[in-house]
Amino acid sequence: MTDLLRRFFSGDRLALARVITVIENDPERRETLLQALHPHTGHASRLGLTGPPGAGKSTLVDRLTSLIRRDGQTVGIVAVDPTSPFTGGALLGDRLRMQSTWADPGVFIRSMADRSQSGGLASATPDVMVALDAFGKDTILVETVGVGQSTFDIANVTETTVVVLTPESGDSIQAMKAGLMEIADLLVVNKADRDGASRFASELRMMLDMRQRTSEWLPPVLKTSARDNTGIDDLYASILCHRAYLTQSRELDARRLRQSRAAITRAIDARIARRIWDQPETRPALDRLAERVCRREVEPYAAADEVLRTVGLGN
Ligand SMILES: Nc1nc2c(ncn2[C@@H]2O[C@H](COP(=O)(O)OP(=O)(O)OP(=O)(O)O)[C@@H](O)[C@H]2O)c(=O)[nH]1
Ligand SMILES: [Mg+2]
Repeated sequence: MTDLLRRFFSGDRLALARVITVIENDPERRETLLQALHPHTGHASRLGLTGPPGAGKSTLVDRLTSLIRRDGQTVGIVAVDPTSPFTGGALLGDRLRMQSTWADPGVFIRSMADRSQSGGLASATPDVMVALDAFGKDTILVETVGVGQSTFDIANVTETTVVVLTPESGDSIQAMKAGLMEIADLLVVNKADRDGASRFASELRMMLDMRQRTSEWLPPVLKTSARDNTGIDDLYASILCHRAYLTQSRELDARRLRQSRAAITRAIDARIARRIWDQPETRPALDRLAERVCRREVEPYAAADEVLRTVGLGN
């Protein structure tokens, strides 16, 4: 075992931070590390919070973390910030909003910018969660902004997904209603200190009732004020209740199997992408074809086929 891994498994937080950095930035060493970590995973409970920008996800994560810590559990947090990819603003912002837990040695927080082209989770997030799990964190909290397509990813890496909305979400919910309702195990109307929270919560309940149920679990709609620290106990109780439901109904096994499948799919996609982009011929072919697409001589899909043919993958 390398010295880094030895320190990692002895519980050294600096080694954990280093391992995560390698996972995020070093494709060559990433896989060796993940191979070593994988047998040590599968113990953590994984909880996701998703919702529109500014809904109060980070503040809620902070409040929930305090409760989880009170239960004697250790916590790992991954916050994906889509807004400030280059400035480090993510780190400073979340440090402010998660101030009550930042200094706690039982809590490890990683903020990361969303550098991925699509999808709400930065592409390294699932692998960063592997590191937190292998390190021995009891609970892993993932925060991600959910809009449109991106919301679908989070349910593939967590057991329980909490969708966080606010009384003002009323309009925007129309646009992303279907997707968010699909993945929500729990719905939260945060900022319930503002007007309209109860009405919005009732509307959400009605929408849930009208939806065709695919499982025994009816997602509860809860009201919280992360700012005033109200409703958080109920939220935590509901999260534990959902976890118990998953275990009893055997849905936990089904979800984990689905997630393992998703993990392989991600790995295949990454492999194929790398195989294509690592070839020296790829980028010159891309440049050449871009001009022809621009001149309307070639259509982009046909151009893609041609690029793939140059690296032996075309049909
Ligand atoms: N009035 C009120 N304000 C809140 C509440 N919860 C959070 N806020 C405020 O809302 C703003 C956004 O809170 P965050 O916790 O950063 O929200 P977020 O969803 O993590 O935001 P992004 O990560 O940027 O999408 C902050 O100014 C919080 O202080 C609440 O319950 N009531
Ligand atoms: Mg946040």
